[in-house]
Amino acid sequence: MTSLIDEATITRNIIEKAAKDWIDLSEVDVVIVGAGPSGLAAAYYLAKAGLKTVVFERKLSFGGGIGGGGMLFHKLVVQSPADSILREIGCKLEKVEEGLFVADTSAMIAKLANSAIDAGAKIILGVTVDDVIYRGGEKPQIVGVVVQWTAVIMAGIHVDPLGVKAKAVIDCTGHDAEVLSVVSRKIPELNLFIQGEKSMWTTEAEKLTVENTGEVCPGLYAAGMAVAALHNTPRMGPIFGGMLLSGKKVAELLIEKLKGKTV
Ligand code: 48F
Repeated sequence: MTSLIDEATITRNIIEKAAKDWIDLSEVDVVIVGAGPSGLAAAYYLAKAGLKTVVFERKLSFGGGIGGGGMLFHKLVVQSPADSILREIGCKLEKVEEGLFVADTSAMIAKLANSAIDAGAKIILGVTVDDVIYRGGEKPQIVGVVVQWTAVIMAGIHVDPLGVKAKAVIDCTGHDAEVLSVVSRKIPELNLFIQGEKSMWTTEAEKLTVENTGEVCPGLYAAGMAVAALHNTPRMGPIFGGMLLSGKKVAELLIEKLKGKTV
Protein backbone atom coordinates (compact mmCIF):
# COMPACT_ATOMS: atom_id res chain seq x y z
CA MET A 1 0.00 0.00 0.00
CA THR A 2 1.31 3.48 -0.88
CA SER A 3 1.51 5.75 2.13
CA LEU A 4 0.29 9.30 1.80
CA ILE A 5 3.08 11.72 1.04
CA ASP A 6 2.52 15.19 2.32
CA GLU A 7 3.49 18.05 -0.01
CA ALA A 8 4.78 20.11 2.90
CA THR A 9 7.08 17.24 3.90
CA ILE A 10 8.64 17.25 0.43
CA THR A 11 9.19 21.00 0.57
CA ARG A 12 10.58 20.91 4.11
CA ASN A 13 13.07 18.14 3.33
CA ILE A 14 14.34 19.72 0.13
CA ILE A 15 14.91 23.10 1.73
CA GLU A 16 16.29 21.70 4.99
CA LYS A 17 18.80 19.38 3.29
CA ALA A 18 19.84 21.94 0.67
CA ALA A 19 20.34 24.59 3.36
CA LYS A 20 22.43 22.14 5.40
CA ASP A 21 24.62 21.50 2.35
CA TRP A 22 25.00 25.21 1.62
CA ILE A 23 25.97 25.97 5.22
CA ASP A 24 28.58 23.22 5.00
CA LEU A 25 29.80 24.55 1.64
CA SER A 26 30.14 28.15 2.78
CA GLU A 27 33.79 27.37 3.57
CA VAL A 28 35.67 24.64 1.67
CA ASP A 29 39.19 23.61 0.73
CA VAL A 30 38.73 23.97 -3.04
CA VAL A 31 36.11 25.59 -5.28
CA ILE A 32 36.18 24.37 -8.88
CA VAL A 33 34.34 26.56 -11.34
CA GLY A 34 32.92 24.52 -14.22
CA ALA A 35 32.04 20.82 -14.53
CA GLY A 36 33.76 20.14 -17.86
CA PRO A 37 36.50 17.50 -18.30
CA SER A 38 39.23 19.44 -16.47
CA GLY A 39 36.93 20.42 -13.59
CA LEU A 40 35.54 16.92 -13.09
CA ALA A 41 38.96 15.28 -13.27
CA ALA A 42 40.32 17.79 -10.73
CA ALA A 43 37.30 17.21 -8.47
CA TYR A 44 37.82 13.45 -8.54
CA TYR A 45 41.47 13.60 -7.49
CA LEU A 46 41.00 16.37 -4.91
CA ALA A 47 38.05 14.65 -3.23
CA LYS A 48 39.82 11.29 -3.36
CA ALA A 49 42.68 12.87 -1.41
CA GLY A 50 40.21 13.98 1.27
CA LEU A 51 39.96 17.67 0.39
CA LYS A 52 36.56 19.32 0.77
CA THR A 53 35.76 20.10 -2.83
CA VAL A 54 32.78 21.76 -4.50
CA VAL A 55 32.16 22.24 -8.21
CA PHE A 56 29.84 25.06 -9.24
CA GLU A 57 28.37 24.54 -12.70
CA ARG A 58 26.31 27.17 -14.49
CA LYS A 59 24.20 24.69 -16.44
CA LEU A 60 21.81 21.99 -15.18
CA SER A 61 24.07 19.28 -16.57
CA PHE A 62 27.72 18.35 -16.33
CA GLY A 63 30.34 17.56 -18.93
CA GLY A 64 30.97 20.98 -20.50
CA GLY A 65 32.35 20.48 -24.00
CA ILE A 66 32.46 16.67 -23.75
CA GLY A 67 28.83 16.24 -24.83
CA GLY A 68 29.40 17.99 -28.14
CA GLY A 69 32.11 15.47 -29.11
CA GLY A 70 33.55 16.57 -32.45
CA MET A 71 31.01 18.71 -34.30
CA LEU A 72 28.19 16.89 -32.47
CA PHE A 73 29.42 13.40 -33.43
CA HIS A 74 29.12 11.45 -30.16
CA LYS A 75 32.74 10.29 -30.00
CA LEU A 76 35.91 11.90 -28.75
CA VAL A 77 39.58 11.07 -28.84
CA VAL A 78 41.95 10.60 -25.91
CA GLN A 79 45.66 9.96 -26.17
CA SER A 80 48.14 8.25 -23.93
CA PRO A 81 48.92 8.73 -21.02
CA ALA A 82 45.48 10.26 -20.27
CA ASP A 83 43.78 6.96 -21.17
CA SER A 84 44.93 5.69 -17.76
CA ILE A 85 42.66 8.24 -16.06
CA LEU A 86 39.64 6.98 -17.99
CA ARG A 87 40.58 3.36 -17.27
CA GLU A 88 40.88 4.20 -13.57
CA ILE A 89 37.27 5.48 -13.51
CA GLY A 90 35.92 2.62 -15.63
CA CYS A 91 35.26 4.46 -18.91
CA LYS A 92 35.30 2.16 -21.97
CA LEU A 93 37.92 2.98 -24.60
CA GLU A 94 38.49 1.65 -28.09
CA LYS A 95 42.09 1.62 -29.28
CA VAL A 96 42.32 3.04 -32.82
CA GLU A 97 46.10 3.24 -33.12
CA GLU A 98 49.13 3.07 -30.86
CA GLY A 99 48.50 5.48 -27.97
CA LEU A 100 45.19 6.76 -29.38
CA PHE A 101 41.73 5.83 -28.10
CA VAL A 102 38.09 6.71 -28.80
CA ALA A 103 35.33 7.00 -26.17
CA ASP A 104 31.60 7.70 -26.22
CA THR A 105 30.84 11.24 -25.05
CA SER A 106 27.97 10.17 -22.77
CA ALA A 107 30.09 7.44 -21.15
CA MET A 108 32.89 9.85 -20.41
CA ILE A 109 30.56 12.44 -18.87
CA ALA A 110 28.82 9.85 -16.71
CA LYS A 111 32.00 8.15 -15.51
CA LEU A 112 33.82 11.39 -14.73
CA ALA A 113 30.90 12.88 -12.82
CA ASN A 114 30.20 9.62 -11.02
CA SER A 115 33.79 9.15 -9.92
CA ALA A 116 34.03 12.74 -8.63
CA ILE A 117 30.78 12.37 -6.66
CA ASP A 118 31.71 8.94 -5.31
CA ALA A 119 35.07 10.31 -4.19
CA GLY A 120 33.16 12.90 -2.12
CA ALA A 121 33.04 16.03 -4.28
CA LYS A 122 29.83 18.06 -4.33
CA ILE A 123 28.65 19.20 -7.75
CA ILE A 124 26.10 22.00 -7.55
CA LEU A 125 24.27 22.64 -10.81
CA GLY A 126 22.57 25.85 -11.90
CA VAL A 127 24.99 28.10 -10.04
CA THR A 128 27.20 30.65 -11.77
CA VAL A 129 30.41 32.05 -10.29
CA ASP A 130 30.36 35.69 -11.27
CA ASP A 131 33.11 37.15 -9.11
CA VAL A 132 35.79 36.28 -6.55
CA ILE A 133 36.40 37.25 -2.92
CA TYR A 134 39.85 38.73 -2.27
CA ARG A 135 42.06 40.10 0.48
CA GLY A 136 45.21 42.19 0.55
CA GLY A 137 46.45 45.43 -0.96
CA GLU A 138 49.37 45.39 -3.38
CA LYS A 139 49.59 41.60 -3.38
CA PRO A 140 46.01 40.41 -3.43
CA GLN A 141 45.00 36.87 -2.64
CA ILE A 142 41.85 35.10 -3.85
CA VAL A 143 40.00 33.61 -0.89
CA GLY A 144 36.72 32.49 -2.43
CA VAL A 145 34.04 33.03 -5.04
CA VAL A 146 30.81 34.96 -5.43
CA VAL A 147 27.90 32.77 -6.53
CA GLN A 148 24.50 33.43 -8.00
CA TRP A 149 21.69 31.26 -9.37
CA THR A 150 22.13 31.09 -13.14
CA ALA A 151 18.38 31.65 -13.42
CA VAL A 152 18.69 34.99 -11.61
CA ILE A 153 21.44 36.10 -13.99
CA MET A 154 19.36 35.00 -16.99
CA ALA A 155 16.32 36.88 -15.66
CA GLY A 156 18.41 40.03 -15.36
CA ILE A 157 16.93 40.89 -11.97
CA HIS A 158 18.92 42.63 -9.25
CA VAL A 159 19.60 40.07 -6.51
CA ASP A 160 22.71 40.27 -4.37
CA PRO A 161 24.80 37.07 -4.56
CA LEU A 162 26.42 34.99 -1.80
CA GLY A 163 30.09 34.32 -1.06
CA VAL A 164 31.83 30.97 -0.60
CA LYS A 165 35.25 30.97 1.07
CA ALA A 166 37.97 28.58 -0.19
CA LYS A 167 41.68 27.92 0.30
CA ALA A 168 41.94 27.65 -3.49
CA VAL A 169 39.76 28.44 -6.50
CA ILE A 170 40.30 26.70 -9.85
CA ASP A 171 39.08 28.28 -13.07
CA CYS A 172 37.86 25.33 -15.20
CA THR A 173 35.41 27.44 -17.21
CA GLY A 174 36.90 26.56 -20.61
CA HIS A 175 37.58 28.82 -23.58
CA ASP A 176 36.25 32.00 -21.94
CA ALA A 177 38.34 31.70 -18.75
CA GLU A 178 35.55 33.48 -16.92
CA VAL A 179 37.05 33.67 -13.44
CA LEU A 180 40.43 34.83 -14.73
CA SER A 181 38.68 37.42 -16.90
CA VAL A 182 36.77 38.85 -13.92
CA VAL A 183 39.95 38.96 -11.85
CA SER A 184 41.90 40.65 -14.64
CA ARG A 185 39.20 43.34 -14.95
CA LYS A 186 38.42 43.88 -11.26
CA ILE A 187 41.81 43.40 -9.56
CA PRO A 188 44.26 45.28 -11.82
CA GLU A 189 47.04 44.99 -9.19
CA LEU A 190 47.42 41.35 -10.30
CA ASN A 191 48.45 42.35 -13.84
CA LEU A 192 46.53 39.52 -15.44
CA PHE A 193 45.86 39.80 -19.16
CA ILE A 194 43.60 37.28 -20.84
CA GLN A 195 44.48 37.36 -24.52
CA GLY A 196 42.45 34.28 -25.47
CA GLU A 197 43.58 31.11 -27.20
CA LYS A 198 45.39 30.82 -30.55
CA SER A 199 44.12 28.93 -33.62
CA MET A 200 44.25 25.13 -33.79
CA TRP A 201 47.50 23.16 -33.46
CA THR A 202 46.60 19.97 -31.62
CA THR A 203 49.95 18.52 -30.50
CA GLU A 204 51.32 21.83 -29.30
CA ALA A 205 48.02 22.76 -27.62
CA GLU A 206 47.83 19.51 -25.66
CA LYS A 207 51.43 19.81 -24.45
CA LEU A 208 51.26 23.51 -23.49
CA THR A 209 47.89 23.26 -21.74
CA VAL A 210 49.25 20.68 -19.33
CA GLU A 211 52.63 22.40 -18.93
CA ASN A 212 51.03 25.77 -18.11
CA THR A 213 48.42 24.38 -15.71
CA GLY A 214 48.85 25.72 -12.20
CA GLU A 215 48.74 28.73 -9.92
CA VAL A 216 47.85 32.05 -11.54
CA CYS A 217 48.09 34.19 -8.42
CA PRO A 218 47.80 33.40 -4.70
CA GLY A 219 44.64 31.34 -4.20
CA LEU A 220 43.70 31.16 -7.89
CA TYR A 221 44.53 28.29 -10.27
CA ALA A 222 43.67 27.50 -13.88
CA ALA A 223 43.10 24.16 -15.64
CA GLY A 224 41.76 23.07 -19.02
CA MET A 225 41.10 25.54 -21.82
CA ALA A 226 41.22 28.48 -19.40
CA VAL A 227 44.99 27.83 -19.36
CA ALA A 228 45.17 28.28 -23.15
CA ALA A 229 43.17 31.51 -22.90
CA LEU A 230 45.52 32.81 -20.21
CA HIS A 231 48.74 31.88 -21.99
CA ASN A 232 47.57 32.60 -25.55
CA THR A 233 48.43 29.05 -26.68
CA PRO A 234 46.65 27.05 -29.42
CA ARG A 235 43.31 25.22 -29.23
CA MET A 236 43.27 21.47 -29.86
CA GLY A 237 39.82 20.43 -31.04
CA PRO A 238 37.97 17.34 -29.79
CA ILE A 239 40.89 15.52 -28.18
CA PHE A 240 40.50 15.37 -24.40
CA GLY A 241 43.75 13.96 -23.00
CA GLY A 242 45.14 17.38 -22.20
CA MET A 243 41.96 18.39 -20.34
CA LEU A 244 42.08 15.29 -18.12
CA LEU A 245 45.81 15.60 -17.45
CA SER A 246 45.43 19.31 -16.71
CA GLY A 247 42.68 18.57 -14.16
CA LYS A 248 44.81 15.87 -12.58
CA LYS A 249 47.87 18.13 -12.48
CA VAL A 250 46.08 21.02 -10.75
CA ALA A 251 44.69 18.54 -8.21
CA GLU A 252 48.17 17.17 -7.54
CA LEU A 253 49.57 20.68 -7.03
CA LEU A 254 46.81 21.50 -4.56
CA ILE A 255 47.03 18.20 -2.72
CA GLU A 256 50.73 18.83 -2.28
CA LYS A 257 50.10 22.38 -1.09
CA LEU A 258 47.07 21.80 1.13
CA LYS A 259 47.83 18.33 2.43
CA GLY A 260 51.54 17.98 1.84
CA LYS A 261 51.17 14.68 0.02
CA THR A 262 51.15 13.46 -3.58
CA VAL A 263 48.45 11.48 -5.40
O1 48F B 1 34.26 24.18 -21.71
P1 48F B 1 34.53 23.06 -20.77
O2 48F B 1 34.35 21.68 -21.27
O3 48F B 1 36.00 23.32 -20.16
P2 48F B 1 37.37 22.47 -20.11
O4 48F B 1 37.35 21.56 -18.96
O5 48F B 1 37.33 21.57 -21.43
C1 48F B 1 37.36 22.09 -22.71
C2 48F B 1 36.85 21.05 -23.69
O6 48F B 1 35.51 20.72 -23.37
C3 48F B 1 36.91 21.42 -25.16
C4 48F B 1 38.27 21.54 -25.75
C5 48F B 1 39.34 20.55 -25.49
O7 48F B 1 39.02 19.28 -25.70
O8 48F B 1 38.53 22.45 -26.48
O9 48F B 1 36.21 22.63 -25.34
O10 48F B 1 38.44 23.46 -20.22
O11 48F B 1 33.62 23.22 -19.49
C6 48F B 1 33.51 24.43 -18.82
C7 48F B 1 32.28 24.36 -17.92
O12 48F B 1 32.25 25.52 -17.10
C8 48F B 1 30.93 26.03 -17.02
C9 48F B 1 30.33 25.72 -18.40
O13 48F B 1 28.92 25.70 -18.36
C10 48F B 1 30.96 24.37 -18.70
O14 48F B 1 30.15 23.30 -18.25
N1 48F B 1 31.06 27.46 -16.71
C11 48F B 1 31.58 28.42 -17.51
N2 48F B 1 31.60 29.59 -16.86
C12 48F B 1 31.06 29.37 -15.63
C13 48F B 1 30.72 28.00 -15.53
C14 48F B 1 30.82 30.20 -14.48
N3 48F B 1 31.13 31.50 -14.48
N4 48F B 1 30.27 29.62 -13.39
C15 48F B 1 29.95 28.29 -13.38
N5 48F B 1 30.16 27.47 -14.43
